[in-house]
Amino acid sequence: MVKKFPENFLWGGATAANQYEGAYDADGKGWSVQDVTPKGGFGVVTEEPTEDNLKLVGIDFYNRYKEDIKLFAEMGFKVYRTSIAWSRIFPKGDESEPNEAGLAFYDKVFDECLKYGIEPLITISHYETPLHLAREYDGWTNRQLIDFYENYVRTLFTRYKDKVKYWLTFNEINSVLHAPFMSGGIATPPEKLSKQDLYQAIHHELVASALATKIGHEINPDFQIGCMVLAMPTYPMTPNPDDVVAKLEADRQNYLFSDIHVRGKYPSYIKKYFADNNIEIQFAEGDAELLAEHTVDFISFSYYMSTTETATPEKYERGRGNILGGFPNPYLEASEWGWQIDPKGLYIVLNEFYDRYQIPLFIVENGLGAVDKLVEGDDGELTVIDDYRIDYMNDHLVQVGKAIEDGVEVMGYTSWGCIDLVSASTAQMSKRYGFIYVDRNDDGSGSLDRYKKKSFNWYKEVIETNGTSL
Ligand code: BGP
Repeated sequence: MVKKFPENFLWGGATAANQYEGAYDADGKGWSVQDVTPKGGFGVVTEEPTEDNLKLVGIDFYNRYKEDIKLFAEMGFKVYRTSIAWSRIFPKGDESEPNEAGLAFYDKVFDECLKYGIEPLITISHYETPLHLAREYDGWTNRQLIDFYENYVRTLFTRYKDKVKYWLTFNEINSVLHAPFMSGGIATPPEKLSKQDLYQAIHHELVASALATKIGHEINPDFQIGCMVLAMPTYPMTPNPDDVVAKLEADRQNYLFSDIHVRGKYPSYIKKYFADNNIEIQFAEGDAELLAEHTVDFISFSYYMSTTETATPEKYERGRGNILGGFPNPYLEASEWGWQIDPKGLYIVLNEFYDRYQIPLFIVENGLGAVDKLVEGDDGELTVIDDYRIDYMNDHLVQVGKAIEDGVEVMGYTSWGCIDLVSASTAQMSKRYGFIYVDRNDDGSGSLDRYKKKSFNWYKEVIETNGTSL
């Protein structure tokens, strides 16, 4: 039993616009990079949106937000994380004036949350760069993206300054290293993308993130603005010091992003990497000051799995996993998709972040993707008996409690995909995370009706007891 969750702990759930809103071209919305990435994973891009792209309809949150937020409120959510679809606000991304219909939609969503006392936690850019910015500008490789993003965030902060307090600048910012189109709107194919251009794109995103932090604090000093990184603790495959060095190098690739967001400058280890790889980051006037003066209020991260690294990769078979991949760990079991299940990894990563930075942390994604089966429950209602999901989340939350006992400041926990939505890596429905089942299948069929899973009441009790039921 865990007793230690603080009174004001923000329990809730997380989603992203492109994976659940649908209405991909309604009310003036432009196309985003997601509207041309159908089933088949990160690499598949179509010329135009195609019908087999499940994200075009998503789970129709756009029309059902009231019903869904009511269900979140019934579970007792204190916070609700979602993203704003950039191309609803600026359909092409480079306009000077926003699309009022897009802004009005989020007003309604936030008002509905606030009606139940649920705080919105908003990701400003979650894998949904306007397609025009990708095709015309090559996404974040182009410095002009900073200006477009600035216009976008200024619009959001001004419009929602009294409704939204918690903001995240980029979803899983480090994923751009591995999925440049989805994460950074970079249209150049990965095999042709030079390291110079990739790291310059990262620099632009980091500057944009600092700029957002600056503008946000100017518009409302109470804003809490965080970075968001994909966290994946890495273990050495063996105690061989060479494997430990491989682990250290893998860690640094990830820490780079939080190091700059929190410490406000490029760390020494990356300068060595840049020198070795002939990378020369172009700093515009004022970049260094922006990074130094506008560091984040907190670090948020996703955590699904840990991984292992080795100095002798030829000896092992690479495993599957959340974007970053890695090698299988013989001590861990994996989900059907090969993501290694490691609750203690969450304890480790919370402690590692806190030891390194001593600023508050927010777990904004965690959960188990699984195939669910709708069955008739004892009360005659259709449900899913998802004990596997309950076990996964229970074990992870116990570890969060332990980290809190160690003194780690954890602001909250938003489980991923609190309502079933389209999976990012497979672009299909059958990999589900929710407490709420949505009747939609991989072929696009289904009524879109919602059903409470067994985990719905389990999570409700966790929140009601502030974690003591774990
Ligand atoms: C994270 C993304 C989410 C999400 C989640 C689960 O990397 O931020 O958008 O989808 O992973 O991934 P998947 O849907 O591939 O199982």
